[in-house]
Amino acid sequence: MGGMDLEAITKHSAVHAKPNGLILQYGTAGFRTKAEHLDHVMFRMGLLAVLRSKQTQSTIGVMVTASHNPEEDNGVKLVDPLGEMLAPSWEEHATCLANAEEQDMQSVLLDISKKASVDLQQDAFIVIGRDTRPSSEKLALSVIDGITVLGGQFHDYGLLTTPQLHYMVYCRNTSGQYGKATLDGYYQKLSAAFVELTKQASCSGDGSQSLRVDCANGIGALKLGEMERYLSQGLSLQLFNVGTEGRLNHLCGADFVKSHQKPPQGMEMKSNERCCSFDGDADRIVYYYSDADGRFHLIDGDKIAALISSFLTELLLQIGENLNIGVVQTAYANGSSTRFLEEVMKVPVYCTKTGVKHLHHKAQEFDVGVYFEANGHGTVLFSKAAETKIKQLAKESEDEKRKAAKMLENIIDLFNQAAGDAISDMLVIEAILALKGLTVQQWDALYADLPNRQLKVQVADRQVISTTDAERQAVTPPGLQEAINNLVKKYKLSRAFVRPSGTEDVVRVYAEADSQVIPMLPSQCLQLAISSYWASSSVTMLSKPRSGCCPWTAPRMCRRSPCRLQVCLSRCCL
Ligand code: 16G
Ligand code: MG
Repeated sequence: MGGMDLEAITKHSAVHAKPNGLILQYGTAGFRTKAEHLDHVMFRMGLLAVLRSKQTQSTIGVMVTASHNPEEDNGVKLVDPLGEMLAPSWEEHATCLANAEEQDMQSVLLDISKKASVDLQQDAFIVIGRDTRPSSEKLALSVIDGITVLGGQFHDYGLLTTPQLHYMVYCRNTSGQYGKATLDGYYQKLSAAFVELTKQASCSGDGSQSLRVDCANGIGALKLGEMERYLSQGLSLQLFNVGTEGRLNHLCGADFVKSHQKPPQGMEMKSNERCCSFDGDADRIVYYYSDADGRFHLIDGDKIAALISSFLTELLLQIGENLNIGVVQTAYANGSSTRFLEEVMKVPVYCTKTGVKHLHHKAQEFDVGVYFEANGHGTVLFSKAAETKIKQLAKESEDEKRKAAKMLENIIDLFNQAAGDAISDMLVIEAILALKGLTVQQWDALYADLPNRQLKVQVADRQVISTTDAERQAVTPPGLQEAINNLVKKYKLSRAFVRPSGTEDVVRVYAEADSQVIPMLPSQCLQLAISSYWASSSVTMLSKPRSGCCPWTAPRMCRRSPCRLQVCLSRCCL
């Protein structure tokens, strides 16, 4: 078949053989598992990227990373032409290709090409980036092997943060209009916008203090180090967990800080000083500080969205154009943040399913679409019409309007519009705090978070739980949602939901309430879910647990000591 040397593909594929019986799924953020199981997936994603590039006649990105997962894991995701996540229909192709047995590789490739109407005669160009995991370099070479055997051209950027790779793809497919597709181009664009934006900042607030950054022992340390030169005196950073000693994401990083609600190890915190944490591939950021009494205060993605939305709303009001703004959250957004945005800021708020691609998609509906997950993934998207209008006002309008429009113009450049980006978000936040003369405590005081808790439980089949209403309501097992509703209605401002994870074999439970019940509420919901899980006919083929064994799982999954389950209500695991 023209454009596909099937013999060569078969030969190379044998070198990247799939382990027997291994089935993986292209999940919320690509493939993720132990690095030693991923060689065949990398080779095959190289092949798939070539097909996607031919089909879209655009540059496609391949990022080798497992984000906040432990160092021994790795993963891969494809980046679509405008820097977005891979289209859902291609996620299915990715899963099919990754799981094909060796002898079926040719037919699966041909099948994808046919289904997706790929013109195999087209050229293909792929850009590759990778994080700092020890396994990433070799796995990136397997991607390259897949690309070249299908006749694709490529550029290997080597070490990049995930959002930097998204940026490169976006630049290349818009003929450089979005920026120069080099690291220098990225640093120049962001630093110029930051310096310009902060020119009018006063010295109030705590802008003169340096910002402490926990880099999760990951790529963020390297890239922030490179960027510091461009920022000159504009921002003083102190980097911690830079990868010289600790392990990636181990007891540090945004995921650790958010889920444990405590400071990372390896960071010296002084009271009332601004600190932030990146995750392992620098697409997430959370802020925090400890007060004079040593109490830890987390400022998560919700409060980041609140700060940014307040600032943008004010500027939009000043330019006086009818540009609409919307904030997109997930079910995990703290109820207080939603109330603050809707009732105090008077901004419309929307809820989508978990996963950046869902929020990103929704945010594209607005002139100014602010999206953040509570865990710190997020950015702001500006429509083409809004950008054009703002640029025009920045040139033509009278003084006050022009000033606001110029700020917005710089903000557009400072946000990474291809993907949430810890570096870019950090610069935006630092600029806003400086311009508004706000201390980290004043920012924190925008609203008080409702106490909340999360639990996760390993299960044999997480799909037994299905949801609707942006994952806020359980549809199956029957009766579960009703039981949860009956429970939470007893408490003020309380809310709880149960959903299957999109990335792990676990069911997650979230609960919040304005009272002391919060430590018990999630486990009570969990108990309800457990009862309905076992009552559900779809799991009768699993053996019921022995008495005293983990209630969610088949007995073989239970380990008495230490327990494999993170949370378990049964006696054996407590
Ligand atoms: C992935 C997602 C993130 C989501 C998290 C938890 C991206 C880039 N990342 O890290 O958005 O919050 O998974 O998902 O989309 P889960 O609760 O379904 O496991
Ligand atoms: Mg990440």
